[in-house]
Amino acid sequence: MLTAPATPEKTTVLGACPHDCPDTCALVTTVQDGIAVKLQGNPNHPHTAGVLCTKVSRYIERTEHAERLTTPLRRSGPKGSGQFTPVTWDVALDAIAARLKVVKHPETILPYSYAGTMGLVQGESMDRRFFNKLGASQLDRTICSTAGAEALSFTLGGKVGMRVEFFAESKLILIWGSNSIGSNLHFWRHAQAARRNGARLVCIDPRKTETADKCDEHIALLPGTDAALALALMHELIVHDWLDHDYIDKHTLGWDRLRERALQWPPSRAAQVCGVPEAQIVALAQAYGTTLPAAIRMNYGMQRVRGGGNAARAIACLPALTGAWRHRAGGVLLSSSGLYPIDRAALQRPDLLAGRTPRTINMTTIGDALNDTVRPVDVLIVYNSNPVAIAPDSSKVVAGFAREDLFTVVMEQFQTDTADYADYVLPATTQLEHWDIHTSYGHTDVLLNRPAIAPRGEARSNAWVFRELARRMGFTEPCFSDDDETICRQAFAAGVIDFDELEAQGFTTLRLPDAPYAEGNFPTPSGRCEFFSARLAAMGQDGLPDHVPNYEPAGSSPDYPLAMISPPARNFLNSSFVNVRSLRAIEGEPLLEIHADDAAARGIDDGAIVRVFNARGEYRCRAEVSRRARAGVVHGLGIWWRKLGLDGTNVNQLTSQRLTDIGRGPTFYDCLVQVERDGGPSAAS
Ligand SMILES: Nc1nc2c(c(=O)[nH]1)N[C@H]1C(S)=C(S)[C@@H](COP(=O)(O)OP(=O)(O)OC[C@H]3O[C@@H](n4cnc5c(=O)[nH]c(N)nc54)[C@H](O)[C@@H]3O)O[C@H]1N2
Ligand SMILES: Nc1nc2c(c(=O)[nH]1)N[C@H]1C(S)=C(S)[C@@H](COP(=O)(O)OP(=O)(O)OC[C@H]3O[C@@H](n4cnc5c(=O)[nH]c(N)nc54)[C@H](O)[C@@H]3O)O[C@H]1N2
Ligand code: SF4
Ligand SMILES: [Mo]
Repeated sequence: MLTAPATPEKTTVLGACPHDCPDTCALVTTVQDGIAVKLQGNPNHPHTAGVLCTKVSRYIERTEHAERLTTPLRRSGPKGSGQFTPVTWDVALDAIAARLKVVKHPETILPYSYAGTMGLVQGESMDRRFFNKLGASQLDRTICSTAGAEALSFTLGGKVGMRVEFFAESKLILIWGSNSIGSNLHFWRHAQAARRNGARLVCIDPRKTETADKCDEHIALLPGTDAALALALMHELIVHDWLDHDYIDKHTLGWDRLRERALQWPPSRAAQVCGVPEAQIVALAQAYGTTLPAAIRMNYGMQRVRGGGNAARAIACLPALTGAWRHRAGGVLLSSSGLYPIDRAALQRPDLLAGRTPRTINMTTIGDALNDTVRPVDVLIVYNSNPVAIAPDSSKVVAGFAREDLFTVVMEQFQTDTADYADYVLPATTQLEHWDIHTSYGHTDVLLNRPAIAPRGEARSNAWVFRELARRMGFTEPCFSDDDETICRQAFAAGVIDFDELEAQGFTTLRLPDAPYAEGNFPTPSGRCEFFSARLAAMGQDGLPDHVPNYEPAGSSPDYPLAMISPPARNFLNSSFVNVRSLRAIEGEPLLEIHADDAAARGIDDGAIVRVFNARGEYRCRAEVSRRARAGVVHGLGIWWRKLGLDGTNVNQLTSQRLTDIGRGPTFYDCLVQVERDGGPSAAS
């Protein structure tokens, strides 16, 4: 008689997508025999609706990748050579602790981390406690969103806005500086639902993205000209009196002054600056002024230029002018993260600084910081980020990382460009292997992530590493013994969220009003939408939003006549997933999209290898003559691993370390270049 083989039991484990994406999806992992066999979106979570993006549906491939780091490594060759020898955890951690103990001053130690995981446990708790106790330099985490975020805070009072689900009820949606289909897929579902109900969708983006293709209209403005467009819209709202005077009187501040400013921006002037037809601006203003409810989905793509803060402020003023906030399907959303009452003091323990006020280093200018000989960084501990690939002005960044006297620790899942420069590489767990708790910047739920499988090899969670280092440093505060699950419970004060519900279903929803600013009540000092910001004026800045031209405006330089933007590739998440073969196969290779006229003027055929260069550096890649590019603007889609690029570089070889007007943020999309045909193979594809 044949006996059926015992079928090992399948279990499902609830989790959360850890990536830096507004959607923060709920995950369900199916585990059999200790192996993750399936990963799906949680169908019970309304925002996820059972759907994951292509990238994260390959998360098991990423977790089980043959090149996962599985043991600690010690450098055995020159810096950057990527030569390492495996060592035990004890050897690695003892050596790192020994180095930390002999620093001349704790400020010479710098943590460098961003949102490789957005989890509060693995991203902003035990690590922060550890560095606070040390008194290490503080990191100003500006690399993505601070221009827009601080602009929003000056205007609306915080990273607050519409509830994303109500976009489905809007009648006009402006998708402003965002490729929703690529980077905010679950918002796009709501936009489509709105469209089925008759809404008009307008995409405002220099690039004709896949989102622009699917909208009713595309306004292909030049990079860094969004404030001019927003001011011209205000101009039209004023001259046609498409204003909600009652809302303006009761719930805004500085109307007279803003009115005067906006009247300086007739559509003809904005059309010149933005490089778009005047009629398009006039029509957009009419639609925005006469359609209720109208909603704006801004994203961070429009604030990576010199005037990014002012632009975000100008746009954030619009819904108060028309009273769009009165309706739950009206207003603006850039980020919802300010709506969460996270107990950061409990997670990060700033009290461990014990009165010390260490210097702050801006992560955007890490290139300059690592080359500063007056106030040097001697020890660098990198986790949840890949700065050698993603920070601007790579030649400076690489020179800094290559310093023989810099002691660098990189905690990573993979041997990234940054890990190549480490003295010690520590293998990190993935989201399937550790605990975490997540908020979102695109919806308003809290998610819990339970480990589904055991860590690969000797990989350990970030929190584990910092606990172990704390022990070796002799830190005895009880908070250094909190385990990862305990930290999940510390993220919110008692009673703020329903933790039982969170445990049972993997997510729980914040209790929030449907239309939070229908009656004003903005979290600004005045309680009003602050067109004029006394706080900005007190800092010596313009109290009103204005158009602040790019450092490198399109058309301003005969040597570098093309504006280059470098938005994300759809199948990568910043530099994550670039090493996942099935996704890289979709993206192909690093590309520069260029308009047919700009290509023809340079004798560049589709598929030719081109040299893209400016005073900061040069980068070679394949050109794609593309209908997605407007004349005068090229797109270097990011963010490739340098070592996979033609000359071991990527687009950040060309970007600058100059900062935004508000928020000290990067200006990745404020970058002039020249492009020329390279001697290399042409039209090979
Ligand atoms: N697939 C995918 N999803 C992602 C990411 C990714 O790398 N890949 N990145 C994640 C991260 S880190 C973030 S911060 C979020 C948000 O990420 P965002 O950076 O907002 O990403 P996108 O939605 O691609 O929006 C950028 C869009 O802005 C456009 N743009 C560039 N310059 C300007 C300008 O001056 N004005 C205007 N109006 N538009 C401009 C670009 O062409 C691009 O289409 O997305 C996240 N989601
Ligand atoms: N030219 C150009 N440059 C850009 C941008 C652009 O649009 N154009 N976008 C910018 C933006 S918006 C952002 S947000 C930044 C993003 O830059 P980064 O924050 O550096 O993001 P990633 O490149 O995804 O790198 C995250 C790394 O964290 C690792 N990681 C993930 N989870 C864990 C974990 O649990 N533990 C540890 N130790 N490591 C983990 C991943 O393996 C990955 O290598 O890039 C910026 N750079
Ligand atoms: S990257 Fe974004 S869309 Fe993709 S699974 Fe994660 S949260 Fe969802
Ligand atoms: Mo970002």
